[in-house]
Amino acid sequence: MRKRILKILITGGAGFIGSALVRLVIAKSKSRLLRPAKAGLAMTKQCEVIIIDKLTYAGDLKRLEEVGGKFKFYKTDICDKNKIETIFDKEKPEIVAHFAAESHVDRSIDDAAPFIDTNIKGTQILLDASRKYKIQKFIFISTDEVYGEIANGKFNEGSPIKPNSPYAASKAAADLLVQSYIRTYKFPAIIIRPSNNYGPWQYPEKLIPLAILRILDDGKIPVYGRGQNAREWLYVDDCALGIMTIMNKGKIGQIYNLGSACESKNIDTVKLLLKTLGVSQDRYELVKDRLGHDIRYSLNSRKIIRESGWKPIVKLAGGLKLTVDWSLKHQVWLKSKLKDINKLYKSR
Ligand code: NAD
Ligand code: TDX
Repeated sequence: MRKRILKILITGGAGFIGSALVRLVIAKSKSRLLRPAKAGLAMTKQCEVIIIDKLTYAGDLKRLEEVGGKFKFYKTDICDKNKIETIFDKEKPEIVAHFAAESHVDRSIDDAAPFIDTNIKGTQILLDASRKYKIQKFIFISTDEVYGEIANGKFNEGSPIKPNSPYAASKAAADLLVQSYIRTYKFPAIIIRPSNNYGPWQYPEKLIPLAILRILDDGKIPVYGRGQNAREWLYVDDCALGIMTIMNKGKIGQIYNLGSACESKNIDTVKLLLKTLGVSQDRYELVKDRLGHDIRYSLNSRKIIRESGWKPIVKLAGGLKLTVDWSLKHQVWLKSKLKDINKLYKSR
């Protein structure tokens, strides 16, 4: 068997979920978990990881220190067509995993502009470069938010798209653009729609790390509205493994939901977190609700489980414990974001 190296280009690899995938791919790169898309190509024993990341406020190379020196890094904006084409021309990746995005709903409510640029235009530029350089697989990381909210029941992959926030609308536009390339050009893409992620290295603008940071900073956790909104919480390492499994076994042209079935109302999530932190149950405050706040997300993830064998392992209580333990060891990193977070809250 011919030994060859599989080249994987990961956009947003210095972000929260992208970096979890980078660490996983590098850890597994000597195993046979990943293989090229086309039948007939030799099985690979090694992967080369190439990262493109603009290093916005959300990107941080500290997330990749434990795998330092094991990937190539380009500090590049995915909206820069010329630079993106130069990288594709030089690196000739076989797989593209596209995570790069503006990812925070509240910021999209304050200003939609960067969401339109990065999430829509940036995705189009990557799709065109991927077509031009004939990549084998394009994995698009979409989101459960493209479906909008659901009061009862679960979304499956055929449910209509009805996004509500500017963030969700920009991701839905990109998701539909990928679908249009699949149909129009027979473009070899797979779309993955994960539910809410949490875990180590998440930027503390999102509910769980923000709550931990507030407690570490002797404050209270801001709970929007009456805390009745529900989310499906997926531990980030389970998500990264799901994405890697789809990269290997997913069918070209398909959409896969990626959820945990660990649903919890925000007020219950916050109370469980306070218990895990070992602090008083009253360390939260009800604050003004988010505009257009989606009441509930819930995914039917049977398709990925049936087709790939992947299953989430970490339940919410265990995942919060892992996240709290990690946060206590990485307080310096979390607190280094405090100034930015306080600015974000003051601007409202
Ligand atoms: P994140 O905000 O932590 O990371 C995004 C990364 O993209 C950062 O490293 C940032 O520097 C980079 N980036 C932003 N704009 C860029 C640009 N123009 N060019 C190049 N790089 C750019 O996001 P995340 O939470 O890791 O989410 C990753 C992906 O998963 C996103 O596409 C998001 O929509 C999707 N998603 C996230 C969640 C979640 O709960 N976090 C759930 C479902 C789907
Ligand atoms: O301070 C807060 N208080 C609060 O009550 C924050 C930041 C959030 N919330 C609520 C809003 C949501 O109901 O907690 C819930 C989770 O909020 P976020 O962590 O901001 O996530 P969400 O808005 O659900 O979106 C996330 O999931 C889907 C990610 O940010 C997206 O990138 C992903 O696509």
